[in-house]
Amino acid sequence: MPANLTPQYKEAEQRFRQATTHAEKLEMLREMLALLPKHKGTEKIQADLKHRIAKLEDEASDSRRAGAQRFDPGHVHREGAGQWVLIGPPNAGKSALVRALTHAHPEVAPYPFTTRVPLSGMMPFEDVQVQLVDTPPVAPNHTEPYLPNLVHAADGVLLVLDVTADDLEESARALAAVMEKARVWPEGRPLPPDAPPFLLVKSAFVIGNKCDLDPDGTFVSLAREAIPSGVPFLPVSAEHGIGLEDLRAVLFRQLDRIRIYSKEPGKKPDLERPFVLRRGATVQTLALAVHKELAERVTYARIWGTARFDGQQVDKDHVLADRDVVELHS
Ligand SMILES: Nc1nc2c(ncn2[C@@H]2O[C@H](COP(=O)(O)OP(=O)(O)O)[C@@H](O)[C@H]2O)c(=O)[nH]1
Ligand SMILES: [Mg+2]
Repeated sequence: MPANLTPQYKEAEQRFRQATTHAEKLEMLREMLALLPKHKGTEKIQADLKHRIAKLEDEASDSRRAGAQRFDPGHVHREGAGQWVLIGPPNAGKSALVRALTHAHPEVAPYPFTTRVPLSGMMPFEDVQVQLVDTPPVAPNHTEPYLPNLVHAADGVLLVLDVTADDLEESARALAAVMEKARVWPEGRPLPPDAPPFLLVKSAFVIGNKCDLDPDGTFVSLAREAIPSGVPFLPVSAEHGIGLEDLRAVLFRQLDRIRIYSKEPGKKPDLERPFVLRRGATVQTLALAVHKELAERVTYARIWGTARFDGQQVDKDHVLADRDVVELHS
Protein backbone atom coordinates (compact mmCIF):
# COMPACT_ATOMS: atom_id res chain seq x y z
CA MET A 1 0.00 0.00 0.00
CA PRO A 2 1.46 3.41 -0.92
CA ALA A 3 2.44 5.66 1.99
CA ASN A 4 1.23 8.90 0.31
CA LEU A 5 3.57 11.11 2.29
CA THR A 6 2.64 14.80 2.33
CA PRO A 7 5.02 17.60 1.24
CA GLN A 8 5.08 18.79 4.89
CA TYR A 9 6.26 15.35 5.98
CA LYS A 10 8.97 15.32 3.32
CA GLU A 11 10.17 18.75 4.41
CA ALA A 12 10.39 17.59 8.02
CA GLU A 13 12.36 14.58 6.84
CA GLN A 14 14.72 16.86 4.93
CA ARG A 15 15.27 18.95 8.07
CA PHE A 16 15.88 15.77 10.04
CA ARG A 17 18.74 14.98 7.67
CA GLN A 18 20.16 18.47 8.19
CA ALA A 19 19.90 18.33 11.97
CA THR A 20 23.29 18.38 13.64
CA THR A 21 22.38 17.95 17.29
CA HIS A 22 20.65 15.31 19.30
CA ALA A 23 17.90 17.71 20.39
CA GLU A 24 17.19 18.84 16.84
CA LYS A 25 17.05 15.26 15.56
CA LEU A 26 14.57 14.36 18.29
CA GLU A 27 12.45 17.41 17.53
CA MET A 28 12.36 16.57 13.81
CA LEU A 29 11.48 12.90 14.40
CA ARG A 30 8.58 13.98 16.61
CA GLU A 31 7.43 16.37 13.94
CA MET A 32 7.66 13.64 11.29
CA LEU A 33 5.56 11.31 13.44
CA ALA A 34 2.94 14.02 13.97
CA LEU A 35 2.81 14.81 10.25
CA LEU A 36 2.76 11.22 9.04
CA PRO A 37 -0.62 10.23 7.61
CA LYS A 38 -1.87 7.42 9.87
CA HIS A 39 -3.12 4.46 7.83
CA LYS A 40 -2.24 0.87 6.95
CA GLY A 41 0.34 1.95 4.37
CA THR A 42 2.42 3.87 6.91
CA GLU A 43 2.39 1.39 9.81
CA LYS A 44 6.00 0.37 9.20
CA ILE A 45 7.19 3.98 9.05
CA GLN A 46 5.23 4.79 12.22
CA ALA A 47 6.86 1.92 14.09
CA ASP A 48 10.29 2.90 12.82
CA LEU A 49 9.86 6.54 13.84
CA LYS A 50 8.63 5.56 17.31
CA HIS A 51 11.60 3.24 17.69
CA ARG A 52 14.08 5.97 16.71
CA ILE A 53 12.42 8.52 19.01
CA ALA A 54 12.58 6.09 21.95
CA LYS A 55 16.24 5.41 21.23
CA LEU A 56 17.16 9.10 21.15
CA GLU A 57 15.15 9.75 24.33
CA ASP A 58 17.06 6.96 26.09
CA GLU A 59 20.39 8.34 24.92
CA ALA A 60 19.41 11.82 26.12
CA SER A 61 18.60 10.58 29.61
CA ASP A 62 21.80 8.50 29.68
CA SER A 63 23.94 11.52 28.87
CA ARG A 64 22.09 13.60 31.48
CA ARG A 65 22.93 10.96 34.05
CA ALA A 66 26.54 10.99 32.88
CA GLY A 67 26.82 14.59 34.10
CA ALA A 68 27.31 18.05 32.68
CA GLN A 69 27.39 18.49 28.93
CA ARG A 70 30.74 19.26 27.38
CA PHE A 71 31.10 22.77 26.04
CA ASP A 72 31.09 22.68 22.25
CA PRO A 73 31.86 26.06 20.61
CA GLY A 74 30.68 24.61 17.29
CA HIS A 75 27.11 24.51 18.52
CA VAL A 76 24.91 27.35 19.75
CA HIS A 77 21.53 26.26 21.07
CA ARG A 78 18.89 27.64 18.75
CA GLU A 79 16.43 30.14 20.23
CA GLY A 80 13.69 32.40 18.90
CA ALA A 81 12.35 32.51 15.35
CA GLY A 82 15.62 31.49 13.73
CA GLN A 83 19.38 31.73 13.86
CA TRP A 84 21.79 33.84 11.79
CA VAL A 85 25.52 33.38 12.17
CA LEU A 86 27.82 36.35 11.42
CA ILE A 87 31.21 35.60 9.93
CA GLY A 88 33.83 38.01 8.65
CA PRO A 89 37.43 39.17 8.77
CA PRO A 90 38.90 40.81 11.90
CA ASN A 91 37.54 44.30 12.67
CA ALA A 92 34.72 44.15 10.12
CA GLY A 93 32.24 45.06 12.86
CA LYS A 94 30.57 41.71 13.61
CA SER A 95 30.54 42.36 17.35
CA ALA A 96 29.42 45.96 16.83
CA LEU A 97 26.47 44.70 14.76
CA VAL A 98 25.40 42.13 17.35
CA ARG A 99 25.63 44.85 20.01
CA ALA A 100 23.58 47.30 17.98
CA LEU A 101 20.84 44.83 17.07
CA THR A 102 20.50 42.80 20.29
CA HIS A 103 20.79 43.24 24.02
CA ALA A 104 24.02 41.23 24.07
CA HIS A 105 27.32 42.93 24.84
CA PRO A 106 30.14 41.36 22.89
CA GLU A 107 33.40 43.27 23.23
CA VAL A 108 33.98 45.75 20.40
CA ALA A 109 37.58 46.82 19.97
CA PRO A 110 39.87 48.35 17.37
CA TYR A 111 42.23 45.39 17.51
CA PRO A 112 41.63 41.95 15.99
CA PHE A 113 40.77 38.65 17.72
CA THR A 114 38.74 40.21 20.54
CA THR A 115 36.02 37.60 20.06
CA ARG A 116 37.25 34.07 20.82
CA VAL A 117 34.09 31.99 21.24
CA PRO A 118 30.65 32.35 19.66
CA LEU A 119 28.31 34.66 21.54
CA SER A 120 24.63 34.90 20.75
CA GLY A 121 22.11 37.65 21.27
CA MET A 122 18.40 37.98 20.58
CA MET A 123 17.32 40.64 18.10
CA PRO A 124 13.80 41.95 18.73
CA PHE A 125 11.61 42.44 15.66
CA GLU A 126 7.92 43.31 16.07
CA ASP A 127 6.59 40.59 18.40
CA VAL A 128 9.34 38.01 17.81
CA GLN A 129 13.05 37.56 18.45
CA VAL A 130 15.72 36.41 16.03
CA GLN A 131 19.01 34.93 17.21
CA LEU A 132 22.32 36.42 16.02
CA VAL A 133 25.60 34.62 16.65
CA ASP A 134 28.84 36.62 16.81
CA THR A 135 31.96 34.61 16.00
CA PRO A 136 35.76 34.88 16.01
CA PRO A 137 37.29 36.36 12.86
CA VAL A 138 38.05 34.55 9.64
CA ALA A 139 41.57 35.39 8.51
CA PRO A 140 43.35 33.85 5.51
CA ASN A 141 45.92 32.23 7.81
CA HIS A 142 43.65 31.31 10.71
CA THR A 143 40.06 30.22 11.18
CA GLU A 144 38.60 28.57 14.27
CA PRO A 145 38.06 24.92 13.28
CA TYR A 146 34.51 24.88 14.66
CA LEU A 147 33.24 27.78 12.49
CA PRO A 148 32.02 25.61 9.57
CA ASN A 149 29.83 23.65 12.02
CA LEU A 150 28.18 26.86 13.19
CA VAL A 151 27.54 27.89 9.59
CA HIS A 152 26.18 24.46 8.71
CA ALA A 153 23.68 24.48 11.57
CA ALA A 154 22.43 28.08 11.27
CA ASP A 155 19.33 29.13 9.32
CA GLY A 156 21.29 31.79 7.48
CA VAL A 157 24.71 33.40 7.16
CA LEU A 158 25.73 37.05 7.29
CA LEU A 159 29.07 37.72 5.61
CA VAL A 160 30.21 40.91 7.34
CA LEU A 161 32.75 43.13 5.60
CA ASP A 162 34.20 46.58 6.27
CA VAL A 163 33.52 48.42 3.00
CA THR A 164 36.59 50.62 3.53
CA ALA A 165 39.01 47.68 3.93
CA ASP A 166 41.54 47.36 1.12
CA ASP A 167 41.69 43.54 1.13
CA LEU A 168 38.02 42.83 0.44
CA GLU A 169 38.61 40.27 -2.28
CA GLU A 170 40.95 38.27 -0.10
CA SER A 171 38.44 38.41 2.77
CA ALA A 172 35.62 37.33 0.46
CA ARG A 173 37.70 34.34 -0.64
CA ALA A 174 38.43 33.34 2.96
CA LEU A 175 34.71 33.52 3.75
CA ALA A 176 33.87 31.46 0.67
CA ALA A 177 36.33 28.81 1.92
CA VAL A 178 34.48 28.63 5.26
CA MET A 179 31.17 28.27 3.43
CA GLU A 180 32.64 25.50 1.32
CA LYS A 181 33.91 23.63 4.39
CA ALA A 182 30.46 24.04 5.91
CA ARG A 183 28.93 22.56 2.72
CA VAL A 184 26.67 25.61 2.47
CA TRP A 185 25.81 27.39 -0.75
CA PRO A 186 24.32 30.92 -0.74
CA GLU A 187 20.73 30.97 -1.97
CA GLY A 188 20.39 33.04 -5.13
CA ARG A 189 23.86 32.26 -6.41
CA PRO A 190 23.69 29.90 -9.42
CA LEU A 191 24.95 26.40 -8.56
CA PRO A 192 28.02 25.45 -10.65
CA PRO A 193 27.67 22.25 -12.71
CA ASP A 194 30.49 20.63 -10.71
CA ALA A 195 28.91 21.48 -7.34
CA PRO A 196 29.70 18.81 -4.76
CA PRO A 197 26.76 16.67 -3.58
CA PHE A 198 25.00 17.28 -0.26
CA LEU A 199 25.33 21.06 -0.45
CA LEU A 200 22.85 22.89 1.77
CA VAL A 201 21.39 25.95 0.06
CA LYS A 202 20.92 28.66 2.70
CA SER A 203 20.03 32.33 2.91
CA ALA A 204 23.13 34.48 2.88
CA PHE A 205 23.70 38.24 2.78
CA VAL A 206 26.80 40.34 2.50
CA ILE A 207 26.65 43.09 5.11
CA GLY A 208 28.75 46.04 3.94
CA ASN A 209 29.50 47.69 7.28
CA LYS A 210 30.98 51.12 8.10
CA CYS A 211 29.17 52.85 5.25
CA ASP A 212 29.20 55.96 7.47
CA LEU A 213 32.84 56.30 6.36
CA ASP A 214 31.72 56.27 2.74
CA PRO A 215 29.32 59.19 2.25
CA ASP A 216 29.53 59.20 -1.56
CA GLY A 217 29.19 55.40 -1.95
CA THR A 218 32.55 54.83 -3.69
CA PHE A 219 33.64 52.07 -1.33
CA VAL A 220 30.23 50.42 -1.41
CA SER A 221 30.28 50.11 -5.19
CA LEU A 222 33.83 48.71 -5.13
CA ALA A 223 32.77 46.26 -2.40
CA ARG A 224 29.81 45.08 -4.49
CA GLU A 225 32.25 44.16 -7.25
CA ALA A 226 34.52 42.26 -4.88
CA ILE A 227 31.82 39.89 -3.66
CA PRO A 228 30.36 36.85 -5.43
CA SER A 229 27.41 37.62 -7.68
CA GLY A 230 23.92 36.59 -6.67
CA VAL A 231 24.46 37.23 -2.96
CA PRO A 232 22.41 40.26 -1.85
CA PHE A 233 24.49 43.17 -0.51
CA LEU A 234 23.18 45.34 2.31
CA PRO A 235 25.13 48.50 3.21
CA VAL A 236 24.87 49.43 6.92
CA SER A 237 26.66 51.22 9.71
CA ALA A 238 26.60 49.37 13.01
CA GLU A 239 27.91 52.39 14.88
CA HIS A 240 25.66 55.01 13.29
CA GLY A 241 22.56 52.84 13.00
CA ILE A 242 22.32 53.25 9.21
CA GLY A 243 20.25 50.51 7.53
CA LEU A 244 19.72 48.59 10.77
CA GLU A 245 15.92 48.86 10.92
CA ASP A 246 15.63 47.49 7.38
CA LEU A 247 18.11 44.77 8.30
CA ARG A 248 15.93 43.61 11.22
CA ALA A 249 12.94 43.20 8.91
CA VAL A 250 14.97 41.43 6.21
CA LEU A 251 16.46 38.99 8.72
CA PHE A 252 13.04 37.98 10.02
CA ARG A 253 11.29 37.82 6.62
CA GLN A 254 14.07 35.77 5.07
CA LEU A 255 13.57 33.05 7.68
CA ASP A 256 10.18 32.34 6.08
CA ARG A 257 8.42 31.89 9.38
CA ILE A 258 4.81 32.60 10.34
CA ARG A 259 3.44 33.82 13.68
CA ILE A 260 0.42 32.07 15.10
CA TYR A 261 -1.58 33.20 18.14
CA SER A 262 -3.29 30.36 19.93
CA LYS A 263 -6.50 30.77 21.86
CA GLU A 264 -8.60 28.62 24.12
CA PRO A 265 -12.35 28.31 23.48
CA GLY A 266 -14.23 31.20 25.08
CA LYS A 267 -11.04 33.08 25.90
CA LYS A 268 -9.10 35.89 24.27
CA PRO A 269 -6.08 34.89 22.16
CA ASP A 270 -2.59 35.28 23.61
CA LEU A 271 -1.31 38.08 21.40
CA GLU A 272 1.88 38.57 23.40
CA ARG A 273 3.73 35.38 22.60
CA PRO A 274 3.12 33.96 19.13
CA PHE A 275 4.17 30.48 18.15
CA VAL A 276 6.71 30.83 15.36
CA LEU A 277 6.41 28.10 12.74
CA ARG A 278 7.88 27.43 9.32
CA ARG A 279 5.83 28.65 6.37
CA GLY A 280 3.68 25.75 5.20
CA ALA A 281 2.91 24.71 8.80
CA THR A 282 -0.50 23.13 9.32
CA VAL A 283 -2.94 23.01 12.23
CA GLN A 284 -1.23 19.78 13.21
CA THR A 285 2.26 21.35 13.26
CA LEU A 286 0.86 24.01 15.58
CA ALA A 287 -0.60 21.33 17.85
CA LEU A 288 2.84 19.72 18.02
CA ALA A 289 4.40 23.04 19.03
CA VAL A 290 1.78 23.58 21.74
CA HIS A 291 2.09 20.09 23.20
CA LYS A 292 3.36 16.89 21.66
CA GLU A 293 0.40 14.82 22.86
CA LEU A 294 -2.05 17.32 21.43
CA ALA A 295 -0.64 16.59 17.95
CA GLU A 296 -2.01 13.04 18.19
CA ARG A 297 -5.46 14.15 19.36
CA VAL A 298 -6.19 17.31 17.37
CA THR A 299 -8.98 16.87 14.85
CA TYR A 300 -9.91 20.36 13.72
CA ALA A 301 -9.38 24.04 14.47
CA ARG A 302 -11.22 27.31 14.26
CA ILE A 303 -9.38 30.20 12.64
CA TRP A 304 -9.60 33.97 12.73
CA GLY A 305 -7.33 36.37 10.92
CA THR A 306 -6.85 35.71 7.24
CA ALA A 307 -9.61 37.60 5.44
CA ARG A 308 -11.37 34.43 4.31
CA PHE A 309 -11.87 33.11 7.83
CA ASP A 310 -13.78 34.27 10.85
CA GLY A 311 -13.95 31.49 13.36
CA GLN A 312 -14.30 29.11 10.45
CA GLN A 313 -13.70 25.42 11.04
CA VAL A 314 -10.75 23.81 9.22
CA ASP A 315 -9.25 20.33 9.39
CA LYS A 316 -5.86 19.42 10.80
CA ASP A 317 -4.09 19.53 7.43
CA HIS A 318 -5.10 23.14 6.83
CA VAL A 319 -2.06 25.33 6.03
CA LEU A 320 -1.82 28.34 8.37
CA ALA A 321 -0.97 31.93 7.42
CA ASP A 322 1.13 34.54 9.23
CA ARG A 323 -0.78 36.09 12.15
CA ASP A 324 -3.67 33.61 12.18
CA VAL A 325 -5.47 33.20 15.50
CA VAL A 326 -6.13 29.50 16.04
CA GLU A 327 -8.28 27.54 18.47
CA LEU A 328 -7.33 23.85 18.53
CA HIS A 329 -9.98 21.15 19.08
CA SER A 330 -9.49 17.47 19.77
N1 LIG B 1 33.13 53.99 11.57
C1 LIG B 1 32.66 52.83 11.97
N2 LIG B 1 33.39 52.01 12.76
C2 LIG B 1 32.88 50.82 13.13
C3 LIG B 1 31.58 50.41 12.71
N3 LIG B 1 31.34 49.18 13.22
C4 LIG B 1 32.44 48.85 13.94
N4 LIG B 1 33.37 49.84 13.89
C5 LIG B 1 34.69 49.85 14.55
O1 LIG B 1 35.48 48.81 14.00
C6 LIG B 1 36.28 48.19 15.01
C7 LIG B 1 36.05 46.69 15.04
O2 LIG B 1 34.72 46.44 15.44
P1 LIG B 1 34.31 45.02 16.04
O3 LIG B 1 32.83 45.00 16.16
O4 LIG B 1 35.10 44.71 17.27
O5 LIG B 1 34.79 44.07 14.85
P2 LIG B 1 34.79 42.47 14.77
O6 LIG B 1 36.22 42.06 14.92
O7 LIG B 1 34.30 42.14 13.39
O8 LIG B 1 33.91 41.93 15.84
C8 LIG B 1 35.93 48.90 16.32
O9 LIG B 1 36.90 49.89 16.57
C9 LIG B 1 34.58 49.52 16.04
O10 LIG B 1 34.39 50.68 16.81
C10 LIG B 1 30.80 51.30 11.87
O11 LIG B 1 29.68 51.04 11.46
N5 LIG B 1 31.41 52.49 11.52
MG1 LIG C 1 34.39 40.66 17.42
